[in-house]
Amino acid sequence: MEYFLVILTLLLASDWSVQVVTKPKSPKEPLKEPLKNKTEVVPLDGTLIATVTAAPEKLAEVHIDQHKTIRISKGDLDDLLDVYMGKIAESAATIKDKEHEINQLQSKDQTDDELLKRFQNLTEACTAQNASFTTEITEKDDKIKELEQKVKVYETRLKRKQHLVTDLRKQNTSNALLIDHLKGKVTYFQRKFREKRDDLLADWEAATTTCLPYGSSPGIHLIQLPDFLPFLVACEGQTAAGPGWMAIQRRLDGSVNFYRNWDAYSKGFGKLNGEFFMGLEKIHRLTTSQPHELYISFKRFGGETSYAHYDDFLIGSAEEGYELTLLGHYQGNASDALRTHDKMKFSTFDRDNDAFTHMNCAVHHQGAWWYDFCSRSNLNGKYFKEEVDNAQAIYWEPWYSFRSLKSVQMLIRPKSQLELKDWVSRTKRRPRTL
Ligand SMILES: *[C@@H]1O[C@H](CO)[C@@H](O)[C@H](O)[C@H]1NC(C)=O
Ligand SMILES: *[C@@H]1O[C@H](CO)[C@@H](O)[C@H](O)[C@H]1NC(C)=O
Ligand SMILES: *[C@@H]1O[C@H](CO)[C@@H](O)[C@H](O)[C@H]1NC(C)=O
Ligand SMILES: *[C@@H]1O[C@H](CO)[C@@H](O)[C@H](O)[C@H]1NC(C)=O
Ligand SMILES: *[C@H]1O[C@H](CO)[C@@H](O)[C@H](O)[C@H]1NC(C)=O
Repeated sequence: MEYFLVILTLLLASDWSVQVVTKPKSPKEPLKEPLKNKTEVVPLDGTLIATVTAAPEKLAEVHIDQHKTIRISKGDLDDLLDVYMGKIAESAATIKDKEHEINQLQSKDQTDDELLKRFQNLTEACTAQNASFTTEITEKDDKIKELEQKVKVYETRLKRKQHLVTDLRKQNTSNALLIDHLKGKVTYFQRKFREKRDDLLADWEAATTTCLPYGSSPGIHLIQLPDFLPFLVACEGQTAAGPGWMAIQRRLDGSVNFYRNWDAYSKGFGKLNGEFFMGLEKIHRLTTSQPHELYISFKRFGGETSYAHYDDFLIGSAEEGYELTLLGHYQGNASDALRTHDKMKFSTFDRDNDAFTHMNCAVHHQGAWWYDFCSRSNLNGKYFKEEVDNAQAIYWEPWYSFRSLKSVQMLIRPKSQLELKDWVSRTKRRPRTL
């Protein structure tokens, strides 16, 4: 359609002259050549040579070239124009429709744009909110983690405390048991102490100078001598030699050190219920207060026992060097190993009274004794836990040898047995045990 429109426009606008040849319409005068092809009428190139003869009733003659001429009548042309005009109108309407459509589409586009923008805005808003929420969530997460950490710390602490409480409860229980035990002990000792105090008060009242009143019951008792502070002694009731003996020296187990100086031997040391030396001053006082006898018992590591008995025993004063002033007759099955020490002064490592001028016997024998050249007995020597032949040992030998003894005890007792009997019947006192 457009094709024809263009042709028409060209036809109208061009200033070529259309020669209209009026010719009567007779069948005898047909068109030289029939209008074969309308396109042939108006070729677009300029080679078209058209001459329109101005003859209104004539046909318009369009000469294509020398041989071809198209003849169109005016009426035909008008008809053609009408047709084309109608088509143009149609086209215009169509165009308008299309324009309308386009407008509609364009407005729709605009709406879409707005929607898109709004959507984008919304998305942005959402994203922003999401971001802020995300941040908040992250913060909360952090806080939760922090709190969880704290909870863990507190749980650990709690566990520790619980552990501690359990421990303390256990300790409390054991402490309570211990306290009960100690309370029991305190009660026991209080009772013992009261008994002992009563005993000592009784001893005080009795004012004894010997162990004779306690007969065959051993124990620790208070002794009072004139012009001398009262002191405790160990009374030995059950010995092979009978009752009423007082221990002045005892060796048992080596628990007490006997290598001591003059002062210690003068005052005495050790424990009355264990190993001890009574003290030379007390022995002096006791043996000078009345005649005493001496009984020494020995025990070897093999279990063999023996004894030595002297019916007189007297120790001199400190001024006399605690000399073994009097040693009575020997009787026994050990040996008379104290005989060579008769009339000798006592010696300690710091008081050399022995017969040797070039040697300190107390040092040589690691003891303290009435050493001469130096000794056949050394009952304050060093304690050995088995039988050895050692000059430092506790020994009691007939000749110079040094077999160590397992245990030794030196006992004294007022000489007269008659006196003992008299004393017991006079006081009628029941002896007590420790
Ligand atoms: C986007 O949203 C903001 C705030 O909600 C508003 O101020 C702005 O006008 C909006 N923009 C559009 C294109 O809708
Ligand atoms: C929100 O934020 C998180 C983390 O920044 C991201 O993974 C997620 O895709 C976001 N969601 C939206 C809808 O933007
Ligand atoms: C500790 O033990 C005592 C005596 O058994 C009891 O009375 C006390 O309640 C205990 N204390 C604790 C904290 O268990
Ligand atoms: C010494 O005599 C006592 C008492 O009679 C006795 O028990 C002991 O076995 C005797 N020891 C020796 C070595 O004869
Ligand atoms: C129209 O003319 C052209 C060129 O002259 C020719 O090729 C064509 O066949 C013709 N068409 C008709 C229908 O006669």
